[in-house]
Amino acid sequence: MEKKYYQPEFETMPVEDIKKLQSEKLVKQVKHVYENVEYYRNLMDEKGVKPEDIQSIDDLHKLPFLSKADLRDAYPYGLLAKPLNECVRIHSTSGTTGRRVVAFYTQHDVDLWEDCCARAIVAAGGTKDDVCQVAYGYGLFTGGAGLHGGSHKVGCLTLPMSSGNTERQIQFMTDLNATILCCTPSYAAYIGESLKERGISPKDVPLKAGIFGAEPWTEEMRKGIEEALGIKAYDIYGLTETSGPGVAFECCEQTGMHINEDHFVAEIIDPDTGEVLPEGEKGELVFTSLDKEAFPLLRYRTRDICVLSRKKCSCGRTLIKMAKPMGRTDDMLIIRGVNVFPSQIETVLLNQGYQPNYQIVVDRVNNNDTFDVNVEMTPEMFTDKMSEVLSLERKLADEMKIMLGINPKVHLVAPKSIQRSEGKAVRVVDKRKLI
Ligand code: DLL
Repeated sequence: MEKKYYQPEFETMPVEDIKKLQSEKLVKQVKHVYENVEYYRNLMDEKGVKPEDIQSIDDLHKLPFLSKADLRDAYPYGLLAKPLNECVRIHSTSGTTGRRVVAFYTQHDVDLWEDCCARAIVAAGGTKDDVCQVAYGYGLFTGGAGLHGGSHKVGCLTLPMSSGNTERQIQFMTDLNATILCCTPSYAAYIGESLKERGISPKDVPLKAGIFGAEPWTEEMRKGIEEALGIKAYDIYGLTETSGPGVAFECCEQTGMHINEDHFVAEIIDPDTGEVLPEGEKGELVFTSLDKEAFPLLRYRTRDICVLSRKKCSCGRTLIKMAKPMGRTDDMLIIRGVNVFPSQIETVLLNQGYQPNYQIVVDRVNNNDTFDVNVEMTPEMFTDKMSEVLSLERKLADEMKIMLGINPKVHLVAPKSIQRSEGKAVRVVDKRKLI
């Protein structure tokens, strides 16, 4: 019989027991961090908090936050809580500005992380009979290594493809009967497009499921990928700072991602005041890692905007769920004083029958923001008749105005003219920052 859970003892643990377990682990973790991480000890001392003040997760709010700026400050070893010779791996963020964040792992850390990824694969229907094609990037990025480790733990035949070389991806997928695809949603969409171009129908592709994450994607994009590949598409979330993918994963209900609460405590805070918000309210997601030995972050501000829900899930898991992140506090563009999230633009495009191939360009000319959206026409709608193009552009701009409250200049461009991504897509070019 197909296994429903990878670690049922934790995935279906009664909520009260999860909280008890979290409290026990938190007390130990705070002590471990206070004793071994001078940087965080100083933050606690500044706030006047001692390890003894933390007796349960109800005391979590007393602890200071950690932010990306702290991680950069402490680069590279300042937050390390274990001797370096007990660490076996590093991974690093893909940040293009400033110092990268480097996270360290003991063998135990790697083990628990891979378990989290294995939970995601089993929740997507994976078993030892599956062939799992890992097309996330391998290397410093956590996507490849995380899902690779999880796939091994489940016992799938693992295809360590890394990202890119789409021709070869398709060849291995079809020749070796891959049943599960793991990559970014934008790369999954691109693989779907490439299959179509080669005249390969989704019916002739052996895939049954995909585990896609590492970047925001909308429900509409999910539908598109599911149709293009003939699969069920599952979301997976994580960040380098908390180990990588697998902090949260989607189940068959596809209504948010279960957070692996036996390893992470999630809070939602008001990003401006730092106040903890009640369940169901939208705010910034904050994680505390309960088990990580080498790089244990307490109250780490992710900058992801999100909502948590403890609504009962039909899959039987009791782990709290996070909604798809609705953007990042630092991804939100403020254009002419209005908040704009790239995901809103994507929603309009997919509703209007476009593919999520677009780029937002923002600039400032004579003290006024300019707001341009380049959108690829699909091959079916492609026309070089000026009047038709203008009318399509106007229609899209009107829909975006309704969604956002401000008017973009929409430019339809030829199919395939916006660069495809094999990893995380670049959706925004904000030239204002360069001034
Ligand atoms: O993206 C880890 C990962 C790899 C997750 C593979 C899922 C699959 P970073 O490069 O450190 O780590 O980026 C972390 O990516 O704070 C979110 O803003 C975003 N992100 C990750 N997963 C999702 C998702 C990996 N499912 C940052 N939906 C996070 C939306 C996501 N955003």
